[in-house]
Amino acid sequence: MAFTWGAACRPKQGQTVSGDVYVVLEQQNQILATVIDGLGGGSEAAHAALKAEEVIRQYSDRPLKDIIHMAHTALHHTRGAVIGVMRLEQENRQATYIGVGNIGVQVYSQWSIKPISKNGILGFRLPTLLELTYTYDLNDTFILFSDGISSRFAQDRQLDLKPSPQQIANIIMQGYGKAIDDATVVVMRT
Ligand SMILES: [Mn+2]
Repeated sequence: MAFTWGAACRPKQGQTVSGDVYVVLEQQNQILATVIDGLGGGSEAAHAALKAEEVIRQYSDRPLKDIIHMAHTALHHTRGAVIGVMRLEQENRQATYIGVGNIGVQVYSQWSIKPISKNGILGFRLPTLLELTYTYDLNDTFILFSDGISSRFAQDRQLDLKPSPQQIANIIMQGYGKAIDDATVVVMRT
């Protein structure tokens, strides 16, 4: 197995439906991970996020730019959503990322891998897409998170990267999940 991963996702306090959705698809020699945050909250937000999920599942083998463009089209007439999509490819150890709106990425690597998202909203206002590509190492850890997770976790020097990706996701959710928003974190290890 080329990659291991784990994720945690929970609705904001008092809600039963999350407007956040994550999708992780393992293919032959690659993995595609997405965090989607539907705007607003509750079922309307979830509706927008699930529409984006459908596109990702259907077109997961396409270039990231195509996936984003198709999701943008699919989200017309919804509340809209923000999204981060990352693909890791075992061959060439390549990481590719596109983010639209407030999705965070934190990478633990000896290399400087600092993907960023551009402002925008799927379904409403797509920025000129910025596709960032990096070369990663074995045992690097990639974390995608919605704004329901405080980005302060990235400053946490004590954060232990030895546990499994699922355990790390749980630890981040427990320590940095905000009760006032839907919260999602996806952790992948190469
Ligand atoms: Mn949010």
